[in-house]
Amino acid sequence: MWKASALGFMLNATVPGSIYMDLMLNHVIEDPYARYNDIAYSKYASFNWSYTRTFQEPVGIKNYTNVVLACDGLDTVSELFLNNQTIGKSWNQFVKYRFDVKDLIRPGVNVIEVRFISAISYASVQSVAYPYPVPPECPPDVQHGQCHPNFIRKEQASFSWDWGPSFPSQGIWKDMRLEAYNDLELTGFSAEIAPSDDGKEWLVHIVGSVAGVNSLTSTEKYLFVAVLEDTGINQTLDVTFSQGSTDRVNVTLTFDKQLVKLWWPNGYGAQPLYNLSISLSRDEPIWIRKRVGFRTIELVQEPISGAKGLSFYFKINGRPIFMKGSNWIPADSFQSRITSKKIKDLLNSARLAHMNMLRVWGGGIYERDIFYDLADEMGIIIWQDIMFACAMYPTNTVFLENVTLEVTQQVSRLKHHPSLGLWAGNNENEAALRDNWYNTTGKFDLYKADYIKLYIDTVMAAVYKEHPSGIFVSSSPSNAAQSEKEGWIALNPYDTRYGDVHYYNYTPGRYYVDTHPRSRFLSEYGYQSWPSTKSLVPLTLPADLFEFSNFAFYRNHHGSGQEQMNAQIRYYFNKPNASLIDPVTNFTHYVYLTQINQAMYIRMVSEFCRRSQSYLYGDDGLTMGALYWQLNDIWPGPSWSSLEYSGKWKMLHYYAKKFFAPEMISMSIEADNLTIYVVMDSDNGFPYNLTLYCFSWDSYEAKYEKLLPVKLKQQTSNLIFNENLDDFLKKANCTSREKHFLYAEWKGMVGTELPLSTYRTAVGLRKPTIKVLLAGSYPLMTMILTTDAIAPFVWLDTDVEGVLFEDNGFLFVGDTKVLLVTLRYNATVKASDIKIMSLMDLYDIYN
Ligand code: BMA
Repeated sequence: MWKASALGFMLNATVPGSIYMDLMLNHVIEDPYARYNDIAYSKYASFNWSYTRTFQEPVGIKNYTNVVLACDGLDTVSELFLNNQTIGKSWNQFVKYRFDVKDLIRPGVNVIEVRFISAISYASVQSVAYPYPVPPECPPDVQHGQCHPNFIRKEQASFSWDWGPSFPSQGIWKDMRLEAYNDLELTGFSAEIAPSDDGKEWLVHIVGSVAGVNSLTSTEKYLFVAVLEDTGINQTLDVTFSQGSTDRVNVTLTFDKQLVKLWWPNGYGAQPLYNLSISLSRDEPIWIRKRVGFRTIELVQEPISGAKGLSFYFKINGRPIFMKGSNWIPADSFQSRITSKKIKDLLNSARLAHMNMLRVWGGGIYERDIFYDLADEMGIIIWQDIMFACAMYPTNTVFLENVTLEVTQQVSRLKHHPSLGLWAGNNENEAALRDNWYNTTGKFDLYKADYIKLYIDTVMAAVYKEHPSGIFVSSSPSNAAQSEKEGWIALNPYDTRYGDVHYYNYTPGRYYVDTHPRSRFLSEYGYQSWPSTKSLVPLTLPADLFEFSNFAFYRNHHGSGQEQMNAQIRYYFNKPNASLIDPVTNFTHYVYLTQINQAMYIRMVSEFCRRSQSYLYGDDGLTMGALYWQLNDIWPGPSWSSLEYSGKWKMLHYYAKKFFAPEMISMSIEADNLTIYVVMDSDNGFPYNLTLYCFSWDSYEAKYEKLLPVKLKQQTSNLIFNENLDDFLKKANCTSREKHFLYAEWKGMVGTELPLSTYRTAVGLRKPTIKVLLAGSYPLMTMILTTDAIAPFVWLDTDVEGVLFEDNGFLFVGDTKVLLVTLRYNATVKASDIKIMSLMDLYDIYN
């Protein structure tokens, strides 16, 4: 049993774990996510915690020539002792350490101790000792965070972020064990998969790492075997080791491409995976395995005819693919309580929303193996940031060596995954320096030199050394090739004509986005919303659940976040008078409106990006990626996420499933024109006719109907309708923008609406009566909904866990809608378990 102690505390401790979880399990603290507990418990992060346990000398351990303490993850700065003797130190949360303990293990009881130094005091001491300030010194006050995370190689968001709390924890956050072996041990291997120069063969470069070479007393012969299971492909190699010889074994499997099947991203084909097994032996082989897949990936940056700038798109297996997806952050402040099931559930939600790319954002962690294994299975390409975000960083030798070790280990661990698509040096640090986010005026050259030392000379060098065929961009976002040309800090890192762009705009009234920059690839754009009332009730007092409460402002770590959401609500809806209803209902309405605004805005931007994929607009356009900010949450609180902390889908996630669908209709008002695009990712020709309707809000009889024959090119965006909006509305006899809205659908299939005014000014809406019938049973049910009036933003909700609706947050146009309901985890649900809300429910209360 582990014990954790500091300043009079003696806790039963858990490994893998963290001090906050130990404090909670020992009832010293309550739920760290409740109310203001992040601040209340910050003192525990300033103690230096010590983790200790005893163990009996393992039977027969003395017979082994090597005994190692393998530490898969220490958080973060610590000194380790065995029986009071130092065995080593740790400096980096993202590095695996192995310490030789052979001579220190004694008969009977042994004591192991890991003495951590508080991450906040370590970071602060480092920053004071550094010859010059490395900004930002501290996060904005609204984040209630700790200072100088950039001075410690630890999850940067653990010191607070604009969507998450400050819990700069300590502890043994990954597995720790004793390993004993004779002579040599194959400790792991890396595999790099790339096509041969002529493109006809696959080359699998395998590097096995061997421990124990330096304690050999004679020359030893071993057999190294590499097998790609179920393919007949294998290779053996005789290797000799002696003291001072290499501790690496290199083998390359070379074989005809026809012998394996291609791996494709989600929506483009299957994800066949193969076991690659390796052994190093003299007698009985012990195998270690990795699962691999075969695909080529290119980042195409080439001149565009008729426009300035360069393209920026991914080609997978030779096919240009529009990247649809989002950004991933740590799924909890306390990694040890994240289950594999939770990761699977979150990634599966991404897959169901037709995502084919997720960016693992640079302020979090390199995710655990299962994350990448699942991404392999689900066809989700990973844009992997190296863990640096929103700061300048120190560049002294010790720091850079620490980074080299980290990057080398992580790239070696992950590069074989077919899902691993691209490495990026950091999050936003090129833009931060160029645009002077941290007041670096007058010191540009100093920080630029540091930038190049860190991301180019150190990170990029380590990535390419370990993964020569990998793709690396220096920052997210960057102008990619153009940033390099401009000396790595481009004049305008947000140039729409190069690389990727992050873009946020919180001005009210952003549903229409024709003024939005049209970049080549939009890797971040987002809008906040609140998670469900249900997720907050256990963490709050009733008075907290009010949009103007101290708690609401405290929980929102994004400066002006509350004001922005509230202004957007006033612009589109008018929030009903809260004092007239009970607080929980009021807050639920508020959450609902924030989720509508988030879903609508992100829908509009995402559609805008997809529409732009085949067109140039001056030098802009040919957009080939849309990754909204952000997929998941670290705790229940207001954020940009489409999935709640629990994994529950916000309205945005249901919208993502539609706006990322392989075939999508998108209507928009561009300048004075009504435009309709059909975007086709799939190869299927779509022979359907599209119908365009004009409805009035007071009736579900269409006022006007027009059949639009669609001639589609595949894998493109197709502009199929482009007319002056006023002329069209006149023709359709729909001139009042308040009374009418437009709707387009493939007969009997998905439809999409275009409101012509705000909902605040819309005329004719009335409270509908929506009825629900459910048929069928686990795992798939059918829901039949009927309405007696048009209902915007129909929101189906239930307290039953594991229920997923085929569609949600939709505009109910006909009188009947049939939906599939998927049940997971053996859930059962009845019609009476379903709560239905639509927009007019908020207003009708007062009539
Ligand atoms: C970005 C991200 C995050 C941040 C988000 C929302 O630019 O990279 O740092 O959480 O915006 O502000």
